[in-house]
Amino acid sequence: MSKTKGSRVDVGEAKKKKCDQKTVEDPEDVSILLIGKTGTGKSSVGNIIVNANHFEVGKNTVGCEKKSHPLPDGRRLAVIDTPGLFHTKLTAEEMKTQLTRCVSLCAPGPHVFLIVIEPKRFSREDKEMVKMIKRMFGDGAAKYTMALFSHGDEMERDGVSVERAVYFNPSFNDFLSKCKGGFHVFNNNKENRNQVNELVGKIDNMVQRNGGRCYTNDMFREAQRAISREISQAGVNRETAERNNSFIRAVERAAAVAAAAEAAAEAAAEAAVAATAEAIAAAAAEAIVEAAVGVADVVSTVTAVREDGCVTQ
Ligand SMILES: Nc1nc2c(ncn2[C@@H]2O[C@H](COP(=O)(O)OP(=O)(O)OP(=O)(O)O)[C@@H](O)[C@H]2O)c(=O)[nH]1
Ligand SMILES: [Mg+2]
Repeated sequence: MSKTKGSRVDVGEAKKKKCDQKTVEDPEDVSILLIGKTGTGKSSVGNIIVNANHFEVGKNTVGCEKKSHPLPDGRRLAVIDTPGLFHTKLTAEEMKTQLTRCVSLCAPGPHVFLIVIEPKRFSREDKEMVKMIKRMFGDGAAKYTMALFSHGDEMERDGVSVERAVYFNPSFNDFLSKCKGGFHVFNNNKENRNQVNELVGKIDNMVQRNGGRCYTNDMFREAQRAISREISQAGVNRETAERNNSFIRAVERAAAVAAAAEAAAEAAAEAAVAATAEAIAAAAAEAIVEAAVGVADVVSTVTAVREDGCVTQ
């Protein structure tokens, strides 16, 4: 249906219609990927956003998890919680697996990479977070980053504002200048829904500035294709398809092949070392035999000389 020139579009009505027409294949209208250093409050922030105690708090999160929540304007908001970066108990291999799952849960891409920071514990690692996001998800991801300061209650109690912290800490300032979506402060008070609505407003503005779409790249698009295939071929719903699809399986297979190759290379290196050691041992044994023969010769010569009675020492 073509639009008549000059016709008015009721945005609220259009959104509602779009939501009513949603199918299990549709990704969420707004998706938030929580990311940050271990223990900064990601899971707590996730719970505030979805208004439920869904994500486990105070325990090191080890897997990626998603929870959706309706917004007052009828759209759906999805929050993806992730394991903390740095100081985590996960191995590099486990981290890779979780990253793949995270991409699948966000497909076709997140609307924001929400970097959760605990202001009092701001460190060099937090400062590097935008760089890490670019390395993991591609350079374009930087335009979709926003800082979320947890522990707003403590900041309020101590009379510290983000502006003041920025003024006194140049590296804090430097970090914030890299978060193209700006920042938001959360007070750890679940009753205050305004702070969530304000956050969504800031995300909407950032997405509009970026062309009105979520962040995506080949990796997220491939995950989205795999999810759609899973839904149409296996007949499962989107939630199930996001957790098990050909994209995840392919990355896991590749990781297993890489791990096997690494183990084989290690075994080959060990064998080479063992062979070298064996060769050295054989050469040493030969030298010892030669030396022993030499010593025996000397001993017999000395004995012969003694018997002749010509020994002076
Ligand atoms: N006072 C206060 N405490 C908070 C706030 N947010 C989180 N906490 C506390 O900080 C601790 C860590 O919170 P989590 O939400 O588990 O942190 P996380 O980033 O998910 O931790 P990992 O999963 O290990 O990376 C918990 O004891 C929380 O209760 C906040 O806004 N204010
Ligand atoms: Mg957590």
